[in-house]
Amino acid sequence: MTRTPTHCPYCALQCGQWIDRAGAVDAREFPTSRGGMCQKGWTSGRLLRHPERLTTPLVHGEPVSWDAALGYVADRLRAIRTEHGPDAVAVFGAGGLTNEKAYLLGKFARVALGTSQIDYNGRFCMSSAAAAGNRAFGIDRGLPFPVTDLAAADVVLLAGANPAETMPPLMGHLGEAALIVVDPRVSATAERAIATGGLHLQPVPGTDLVLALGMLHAAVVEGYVDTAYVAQRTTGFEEAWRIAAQWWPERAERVCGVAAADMRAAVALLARARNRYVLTGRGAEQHAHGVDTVTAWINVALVLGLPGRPGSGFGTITGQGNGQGGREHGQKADQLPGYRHITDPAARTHVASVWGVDPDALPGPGRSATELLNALGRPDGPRALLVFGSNVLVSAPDAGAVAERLAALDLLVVADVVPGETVRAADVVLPVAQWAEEEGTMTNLEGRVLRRRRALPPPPGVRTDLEIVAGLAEHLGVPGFPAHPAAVFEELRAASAGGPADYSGITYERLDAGEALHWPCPAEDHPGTPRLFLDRFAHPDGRARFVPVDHVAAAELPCPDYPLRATTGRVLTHYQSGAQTRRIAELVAVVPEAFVEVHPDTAARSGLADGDWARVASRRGSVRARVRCVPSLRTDTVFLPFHFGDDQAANRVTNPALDPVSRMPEFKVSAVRIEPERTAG
Ligand SMILES: Nc1nc2c(c(=O)[nH]1)N[C@H]1C(S)=C(S)[C@@H](COP(=O)(O)OP(=O)(O)OC[C@H]3O[C@@H](n4cnc5c(=O)[nH]c(N)nc54)[C@H](O)[C@@H]3O)O[C@H]1N2
Ligand SMILES: Nc1nc2c(c(=O)[nH]1)N[C@H]1C(S)=C(S)[C@@H](COP(=O)(O)OP(=O)(O)OC[C@H]3O[C@@H](n4cnc5c(=O)[nH]c(N)nc54)[C@H](O)[C@@H]3O)O[C@H]1N2
Ligand code: SF4
Ligand SMILES: [Mo]
Repeated sequence: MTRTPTHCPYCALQCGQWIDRAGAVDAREFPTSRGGMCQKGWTSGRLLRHPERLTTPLVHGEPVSWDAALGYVADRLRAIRTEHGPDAVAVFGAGGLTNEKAYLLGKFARVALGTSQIDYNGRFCMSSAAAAGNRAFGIDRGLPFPVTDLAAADVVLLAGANPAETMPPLMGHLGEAALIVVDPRVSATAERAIATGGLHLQPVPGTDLVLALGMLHAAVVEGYVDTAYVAQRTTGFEEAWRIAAQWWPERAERVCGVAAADMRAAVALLARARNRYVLTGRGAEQHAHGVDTVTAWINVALVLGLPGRPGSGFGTITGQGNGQGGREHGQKADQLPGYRHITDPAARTHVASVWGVDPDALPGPGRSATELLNALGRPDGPRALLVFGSNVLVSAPDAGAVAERLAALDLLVVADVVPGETVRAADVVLPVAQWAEEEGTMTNLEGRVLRRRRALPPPPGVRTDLEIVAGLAEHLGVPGFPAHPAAVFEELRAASAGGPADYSGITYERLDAGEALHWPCPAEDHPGTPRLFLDRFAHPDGRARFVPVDHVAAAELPCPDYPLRATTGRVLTHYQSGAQTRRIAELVAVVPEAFVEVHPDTAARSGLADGDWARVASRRGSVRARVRCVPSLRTDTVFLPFHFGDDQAANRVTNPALDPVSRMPEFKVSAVRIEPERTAG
């Protein structure tokens, strides 16, 4: 049977896939995945003809025609806008959407709806790393080098990343490298570090910044500073050092709980190796001071001279399938395509000319994701919300409050493939095509643009996201919204031209011919940019910035009523809100329900034993989860996966405290207590 080459729908590694016309999935040779996939990729095809697949538009639960559904939505949006103004309509996008969709959604919001109120779930994911990267390097590309470069690494420090579960094929690239894993838990990745003679540093959740300051101190005091690099390629070392000088390892140890000797050992391991990398994940980033925390890790990398040096580097492991491209083309509240800033007059003029509108007609910046959700249905907030590709009732912080806000809307429209929690709360449900049924492009974790290809048609009655957006624009009477991905990509190329994320030299033809094109790629004869920073950083003076950062405690600290720190994260077999993977029997069989990792002593003190149902409660709400006693966990910390819904949703307890720069919520620290669950499981 003919097979189509495409990529896994889930994470940013975008493993190579073959899909045949019956929807059967096979692994395909591709540099990032080297012929491998994880269990999620192997089982992804099960969702294509799943019995719960959405196939008909629904208005208040009633099946209707597309014309009726889109007509109804357009009429309601028009009425809401007339009564309350354009900002009464909001759009919520996602880093799983193709570049074409992210671009068209941003244009749809600004041009067809005239609203400033658009943001996306990448605010929960990459925003702190992005802001720190922009600040230090002048540009935000998660990995400024191809994943395959990691194969030559001697030492890799992973701060709050657990790729053994979140990107299993990536582990293959780490080959012989000694790993330094920073994680409050002995994660699967930490186990590998321990087994292969590396180091596991086990900080109190939310204290990475101090750990990094202690390591910077050790690097300076023990003479590991790459002075020539710092002098020639950076600015700001003195200011950063003024703060780090106060965080000698023994003092840092008192805050972060990592032994000073381990900090020194980690620095020595990194400093003495030839090829070395510092990489961050969500564990270091999803904090109310995540931007400064990533900055602190960048400062460690800069002092050792890693960024922009062949064979070494600093990077952030992007999460969602199009987490990189999704943050470049304008579905972000403050952004226009090509990673342009919406307040920049030159950017507005350029993009408005591509869109054929007056620059003054473009709205300004809107609210960030958490602030947008919190404003819904309030007197000055949006009254209608269109959601594409996010299950906010499970994945946004303080999920109980989000449910109240969604209920306060006049209109909730959700485009999705399956009836997840947010779909079930919607007034209008629009069934969309899945990855194997559509064309487009995705930008993977290394900034490489990939083709997503259609292997089989969607079920009858199902439309693509692009067709829905274009259809809504048509019903609103606004011209200029193509539904065909190739046509949308042509517009995106023009809109991104000259911006930091310049795609203007990338074409479907070049991608289909197999060219490996990493942005920026400003001309059709430009080879793309697999490695950034080799000669210069993206700031006007070509230098990287040390930014001075200091310790700030987590927004919520343990207290007598809530004596433990809860952190959250992922397991191998579930993806994000679980809307997709909780519908695949083989994956559910591995992890069927929410669990909470607890140290056995902590469990015993709370009257709990392994396998019991527990209730984990914070000031905001509580979650039901099965106890897993884990002797290697810190006694002051519990861990919950966030993949489950309803009363098993970890986000019922999480804190919506936001980073002041990135507006990233603090998913990784909330104060909780744990007690036996009284109601039956
Ligand atoms: N299986 C699976 N894979 C995925 C996803 C998925 O849902 N499931 N999602 C994809 C997406 S969108 C993303 S963003 C990535 C995320 O990939 P990762 O960043 O690897 O995932 P997390 O599990 O959120 O966090 C990583 C680790 O951070 C640790 N951690 C918690 N608090 C702290 C802290 O304060 N400091 C430090 N240093 N570590 C801490 C957790 O214990 C956890 O082991 O995964 C991608 N891949
Ligand atoms: N407590 C806690 N919460 C977290 C995190 C954490 O570590 N801890 N991590 C955060 C992070 S990093 C992320 S990325 C978010 C992710 O969380 P969400 O934003 O909820 O992401 P998904 O579960 O991937 O939601 C995708 C939804 O879109 C649907 N979908 C899939 N493909 C398409 C498509 O092409 N078009 C449309 N219209 N729909 C589609 C899926 O069926 C699903 O319902 O969660 C965040 N929430
Ligand atoms: S989920 Fe990520 S690691 Fe797993 S197969 Fe898909 S792209 Fe690869
Ligand atoms: Mo993410």
